[in-house]
Parts: sequence; structure tokens; C-alpha cells
Amino acid sequence: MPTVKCFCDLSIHILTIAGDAGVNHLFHFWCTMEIKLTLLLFSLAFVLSSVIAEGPHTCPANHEAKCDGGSSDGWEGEFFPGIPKIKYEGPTSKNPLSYKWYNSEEEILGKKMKDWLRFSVAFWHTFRGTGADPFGAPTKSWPWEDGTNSVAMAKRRMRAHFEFMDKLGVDRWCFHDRDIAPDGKTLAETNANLDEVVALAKELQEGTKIKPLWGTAQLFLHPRYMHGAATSSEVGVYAYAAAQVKKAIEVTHYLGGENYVFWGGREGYQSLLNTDMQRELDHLARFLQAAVDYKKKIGFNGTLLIEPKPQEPTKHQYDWDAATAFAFLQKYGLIGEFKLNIECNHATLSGHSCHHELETARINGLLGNIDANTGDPQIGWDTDQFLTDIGEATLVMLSVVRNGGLAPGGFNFDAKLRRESTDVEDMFIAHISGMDTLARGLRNVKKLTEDGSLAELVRKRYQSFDTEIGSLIEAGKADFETLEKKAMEWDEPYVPSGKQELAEMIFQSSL
Ligand code: XUL
Ligand code: CO
Repeated sequence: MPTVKCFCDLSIHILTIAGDAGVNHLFHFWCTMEIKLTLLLFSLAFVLSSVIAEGPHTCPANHEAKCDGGSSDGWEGEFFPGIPKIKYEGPTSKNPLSYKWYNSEEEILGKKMKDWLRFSVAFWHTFRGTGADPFGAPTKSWPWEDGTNSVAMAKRRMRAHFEFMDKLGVDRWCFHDRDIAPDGKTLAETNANLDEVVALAKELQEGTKIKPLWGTAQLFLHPRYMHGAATSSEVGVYAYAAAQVKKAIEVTHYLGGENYVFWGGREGYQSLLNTDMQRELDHLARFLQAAVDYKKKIGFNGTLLIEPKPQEPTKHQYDWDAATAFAFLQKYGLIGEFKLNIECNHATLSGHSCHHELETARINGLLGNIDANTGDPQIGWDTDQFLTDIGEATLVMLSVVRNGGLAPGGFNFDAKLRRESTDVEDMFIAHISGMDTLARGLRNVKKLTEDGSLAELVRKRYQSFDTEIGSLIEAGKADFETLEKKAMEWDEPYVPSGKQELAEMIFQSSL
């Protein structure tokens, strides 16, 4: 309507200037009629769409929950009425809606399974994943979704999320600011939307143990971030991103979140020809230092985590892998302020194994959290699949156990259903399977630890350093002259077998 009216007004104005009164009169009549007709058509369309929207979109199609006519968020009753609370039934169970390996209260290697594993649900995949891919439209049509990106829809979705966590028996969740609440027309309006949804989340958390494992800011979807956020060439974008992170840290703190993540999806470059890499990295460091300062100012004690990834969506992401992130933190004096969130699929994209990245983080005192997922060996991009490989999960848990656990970090399922998985129960099955896989990995680490032969193989491999000269070397007290004297005395050294196949055999026998 506004377009039609505008067009008419403009035409009338032009015709008036031209001075043709008769034509002007006729045109005015036509325009008035057109506006009336358009108004009528729009009203009809509005009434029709409201009727349609109140049908299957706001009420569940296949169960008995009632609609409340839209007074709150338009949904009453359960979101997952056919799904019971998921319980541990043991490895012989054939029930897909049960845990076979994850027994939350069971003690293993001195801690309860739930304390080793600290599982969380990734809101963006589980509740915002649509099944769309670069070649295809969304495939999911969850009964609670009404097709809008409204605050009311965000609140309904949040309630579905809490029922999901409750039924799964998971009491942590991870979110981006923009996953949970829609953008407004201004930053102030966007913040108000976020506050409204966060207030509901806080209310839903009350009386439960549920709280965020971590929060983060989405600094990659909006076109304003096309050149990056903290590494954008535009100072206005840098300021906007800072304001967004400030708010995201505040709401994470308000919800009792234990960590805050920085994943720099667009903090990198597409071409070095138009990029001042030194300046961009300096800006990124200043940005992270400002986040540290603000966190301290508001009394947020959660851990700040950097999530390395080599590329995608940029050709080159600055925090390429754990070692690169470590060097960056050292260069800019940020060691001690940050840990790393290692994502397995990112690890493989950087040409490493997940185990390599976890160990690199661990030995440098940086292992803070794990985004437990996997890629597909035949697809070269970040497919974000649930981890179901038991060998891989055992390697992951080896690092976690060596680290003494992950707390205050934990496991985030940065994983999504396949495009072709469209049943509501698939959401549960995917998480159960991912949780069981890691629980099985933990059980395998217990077997390896109790057996002890792998640790013994490694110990023996380095035992030549458990000597007088070895101790001098490790203490940094063996100079080249001393070593040359030893080499002359010993002459050709004895070099034993590496026993790789034996190590693999021992590992395999734990699976
Ligand atoms: C993207 C990715 C993100 C981060 C949070 O590859 O892993 O979802 O985990 O921004
Ligand atoms: Co991730």
C-alpha cells in the first residue's frame, strides 16, 4: 500500500507541475480507486493468512495440546508429547530412546559420568537448524514453528528447548545471541528483544540445574560483518561488534553461564592483496583485551574461550588451529585470560586429528571446552555431524581424562541433524547417540587406564631420559660440549622399535 500511495502522490505532483488539470483530476480518481481496491485486497489477504496461521502452524497437528489463541506465545501443552524422559537402560537395550552407555550418576575414574562429560545442547543447530544447504531449501517443519522470526516465536522455541533438555537429562546449553532472539530495527531494539527472551530463559532455568555452558555473539551472519567484525576494515563495524559482544557477555553472565566463546568465522581474509594482516591482528587483540577488561568489570568469572578453525567462511581464518591461537595469545599478552574450545570438525579441516588439537591445547594449559562433532571423510567442509565413531571418542576422552576433566568447560554438541532427518524424535536420537558414543569412549579410557600397558609402552619408550644425562637435558643443564663428550663415549646409539602396531593393538582391544 505505501508503495502504491507513494507512486500516486509522486505522479500527481509531477502532473500538477506540468499544469494539466483534467488529466490530474482523472489520475487522482484512478489513484483513489486503486488505493481502495488495494486496501480491500490486503485486508482480505490478512484475514485469510491469520486464519491459516492459526491452524496447523500454532497448534500441534498430531497430539492433544491446546492453542491459547496467541495470548502468550500461542502454545500450551508439551512440545514433545510422545517422548518420555530418557533413561539409562544399559548396552543390551534395543530402545532407541534410552542411554546404553551414559549412566549419569555412575562413577568412573573418580568422577561421575555427568561430571566428566558435562553435556550441553547447541541451540543454533537443534532449534534453528532448518536442514537447508547451499543447494536446497529447508526440510524441517517442527510443529512449534510458525514460520516467523518474531519475539513470540523465539519465546515458544525457548520453551521447547527447555522441555527438550529436561527430557534428555542435560542441564547445559550453548547459544549465540541472534539464535535466541531476532534482530530489531536498531541496536537498542535488538537488545530489547534479546532481554525479553533472556528473561524467559532465566525464568525457565529457575528451580532447575540448567544454565548455559557458554554464550557467544553471532558476528558472521549479518551483511555488516562481510569484512569481519573485530578485523573489519570499518571502524563502525568494529564498534558495533564490540557493543554486541558486550551485551552477549552480560546476558551470558545474567543466565549463570560458565564460559564465553569467540569463534571468528569472518576474522580472516579472502585476499592478502587488499588486506593489512598486521593491522587486523592488532585490532583483534585489542578487541579481545577489551572483552577481558569488561568481563572483569562486571564480575563475570566465566572462562573466555577461542574456538580455532582454519577457514570457512573466510579463505583463511586467523585462529587457524590450537598452535596458531596459542602463538597469538602469547604475542599479545593474553595467555592466562583465554582457553581454547576445540571443535573436532575444525581440527580435521586444519589437517590435524581432533586428538592432536586436544593434546596441543592440553599440554599448553589451554584445553577449556570441546565442540564434539565430526566431519565426513568424503565431504571437505564443516558438516557438523554427531560424533559416533567409538575409536575417535576414546581418543577424545583420553585427552579429557589426562586433563583432569574440562570443568568449567564441557562438551557442546556443535552438531546438526542431517538434511534428510525430519522426525522430531531424530533430535533425541542424535543427542542420545552422541552422548552414548562419548560415554563409551570414557569407559574405554577406564579399561586402558586399568590395563596400564599403553602408558607403560610410552614410559619405556622414553626411559633413556630417566638417567643422569637425561635429567640434565630435561633440566636445561646439558650444554653441547657435555653432550659431545657423551656421544664420543657411546658412539653409535642403540635405537629400539617404536612399537606402533603394539600400541594400536592395545588401543583396539579397549574398544
Ligand atoms: C562454526 C562453529 C560455531 C561456533 C560458535 O563452525 O563451530 O558454531 O561453535 O560460534
Ligand atoms: Co563450534
